Amino acid sequence: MIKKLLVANRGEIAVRIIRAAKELGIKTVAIYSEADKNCLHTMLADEKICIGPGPATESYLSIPNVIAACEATGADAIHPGYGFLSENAHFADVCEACGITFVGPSKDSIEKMGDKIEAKITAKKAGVPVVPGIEESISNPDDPALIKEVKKIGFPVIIKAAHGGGGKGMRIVNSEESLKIALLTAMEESKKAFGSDKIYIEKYIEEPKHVEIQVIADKKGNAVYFPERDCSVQRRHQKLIEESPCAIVDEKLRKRLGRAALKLVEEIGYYSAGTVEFIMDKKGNFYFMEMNTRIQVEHPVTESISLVKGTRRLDLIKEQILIASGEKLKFSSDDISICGHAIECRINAEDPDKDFLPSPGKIENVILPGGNGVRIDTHIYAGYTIPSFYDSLIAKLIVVGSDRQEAIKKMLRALDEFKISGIKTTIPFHKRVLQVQAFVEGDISTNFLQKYIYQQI
Ligand code: MV4
Repeated sequence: MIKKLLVANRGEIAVRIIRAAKELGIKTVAIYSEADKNCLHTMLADEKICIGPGPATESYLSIPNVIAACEATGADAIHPGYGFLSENAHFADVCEACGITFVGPSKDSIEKMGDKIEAKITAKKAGVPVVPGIEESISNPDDPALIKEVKKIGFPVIIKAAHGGGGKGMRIVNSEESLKIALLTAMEESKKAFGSDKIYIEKYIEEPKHVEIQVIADKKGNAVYFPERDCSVQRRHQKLIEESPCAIVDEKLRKRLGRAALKLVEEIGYYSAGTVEFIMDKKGNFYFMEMNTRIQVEHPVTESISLVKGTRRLDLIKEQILIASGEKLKFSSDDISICGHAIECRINAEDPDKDFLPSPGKIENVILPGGNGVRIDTHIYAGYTIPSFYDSLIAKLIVVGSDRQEAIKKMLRALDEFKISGIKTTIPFHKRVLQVQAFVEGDISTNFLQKYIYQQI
């Protein structure tokens, strides 16, 4: 069993991980940058150690600094959280080479799923539905055979960067005439952003839903899937609201999604927590998009609605730590049932009236909502100053109700109670979205904000 866990992250997720470790009787080490001296995670951990200046490249992203902190404190494991080094295969490799347990998947799994073309080929091989397309890296945009193949797929098509992920560097192409330029610019952009011009093409699915399946798997070959999350409400590929279950998925479709996710898990011998992303069209056809080989921001919505063997609650971070320690999973997918409906709003320090411009600064005062079915994962407190170096997520507000309508009402009530002074936040924006009729009716796709919010401005 892990004895001392170094949390290689900051903000709400560092706090979340420290809490889980404490409950498991594991000692904790917080790392922090010079800009994070007053961060909550440094106060909650048993020990803390500064690992460098504010810019993440010189602190949270510096592998030598993180490993040195581990050795200086005698931690025997590292939890990377999300972002930063969480999906860095080399880092996972270095940890294991230094005899430090990496609380995450194997280096090979991270590598394989990090290349979106390889991930897609692997999914297809495992029998997971994929979008029709060309699963080869494109080198010559002028190749007549390529143009012929694209015409066979039929426009519109979407160009994606093999090393992009999260929607970065994507391009929708509506006609043959615009194909060549789109390919060339996509390659150029991808090279600049990800250091690789590897791109691929697939049929563009119009107004899809983004649904994803949380999985956990142990190191002995046992895997479990959980009910789907709907993360369709996004802005520039940043999720704003997530919920579970998805309003339009029935028990039969849920099983098919879950089994598809587990096929991929089994194909690559994946272990730890992970998420298999799908897009779904209006008819309920679903297609593999990518796999995230980390714990995600939205994991609490799954925890809030999942019951294990009818009585046990789920803690995905604890499961992740136990799996990393070599323990066997104690339940199967058939042991999971859904209790209620959960929604999460990501509260960012951003000004929704100024195109979501980051709004760092001092939180003068804060009043957190509470009550039955309300959970807040946050690191903020009155007097805390949000630095400008990092992500603008300052709180996750998660509610669980008996059904979706109750959850929406509860979320509106909680958002109303939530008071933050000194900075701008996305709270007013969330209130607005939750009152749009299409949202209330569950009619949400990835085009939701474009369709219902921006047109009103
Ligand atoms: C797509 C798609 C439609 N058709 N693929 C975005 C993030 C990444 N995980 C995959 N994404 C998409 N892939 C096909 N074949 C739509 C999205 C998509 C999206 C596309 C353009 C603008 C905003 C979007 C938001 C979510 C998903």
